[in-house]
Amino acid sequence: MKRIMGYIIITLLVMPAFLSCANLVNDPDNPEIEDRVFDVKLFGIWGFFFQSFTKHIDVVCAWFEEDGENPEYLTVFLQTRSLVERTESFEALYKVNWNFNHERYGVIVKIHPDGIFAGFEAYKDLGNNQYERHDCEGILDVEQGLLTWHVEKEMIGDLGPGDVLTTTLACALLRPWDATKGEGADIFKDLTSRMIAPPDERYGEDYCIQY
Ligand SMILES: [Ca+2]
Ligand SMILES: [Ca+2]
Repeated sequence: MKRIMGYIIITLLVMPAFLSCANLVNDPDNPEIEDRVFDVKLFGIWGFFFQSFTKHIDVVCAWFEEDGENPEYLTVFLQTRSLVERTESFEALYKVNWNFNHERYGVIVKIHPDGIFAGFEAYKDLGNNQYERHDCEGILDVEQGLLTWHVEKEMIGDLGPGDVLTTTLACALLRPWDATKGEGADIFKDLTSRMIAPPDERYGEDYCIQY
C-alpha cells in the first residue's frame, strides 16, 4: 500500500502543468511534454511486474530549448527514468516529434546491444514509412537518464521566430532487431500521448520558437 501511495504521489508530481506558451521557461522544470512514470506497456497492456526492468524506456518528460548565442539550433531533451549504453538484446528506440506547417518532424536515436546504432538523427515524416533523415549531434547521458539532440533548424522546416511546434509527443520502445531481418514488432512501449483524453490533454504543450 505504501509503495502504491508512493507511485501515486510521483504521478501527481509529474502531472502536466498547463502553462501558456508565452510563459514557458526553457528548463527541465517546465517541460513541454510530461508523462507518468512506471507506465511502460507490454503489447499495449500495463503490468506492474515488468516496470523494474523497462525503466530505461520509461519516459518522464521531454522539452525544447534554444540559445540566443546559437540561434540556428533547436535542442531537444528526453528524460527517462534510467538509460543504458547498450541493451541486453532488443533495440531500444527513443523519439520526440511534433507538427510544424502541416508536416511531422522529430528526433530519434536507437540503442542496440553494441551501443548507439546509426547515430542521432532529426527527420521529416514523408508518409508510408518514408523519412527524410539528417544526422545531428546528440548526447546519451546514462547517469542522468537524459538524451539530447542538437538540431539545425534548417533541417526541420527552417524554423524561425514565432513558429510554433504543436502536438508534441515522446515515445520509447523495445523491439527485437537483427541485421538480416531488421526490426520486429514493438513489444514494450511508453507513449506520452493519451488518445482517451480531452483534446487539449492528448499531447504535450506547444513550443514557440524564440530565435
Ligand atoms: Ca512514462
Ligand atoms: Ca506514458
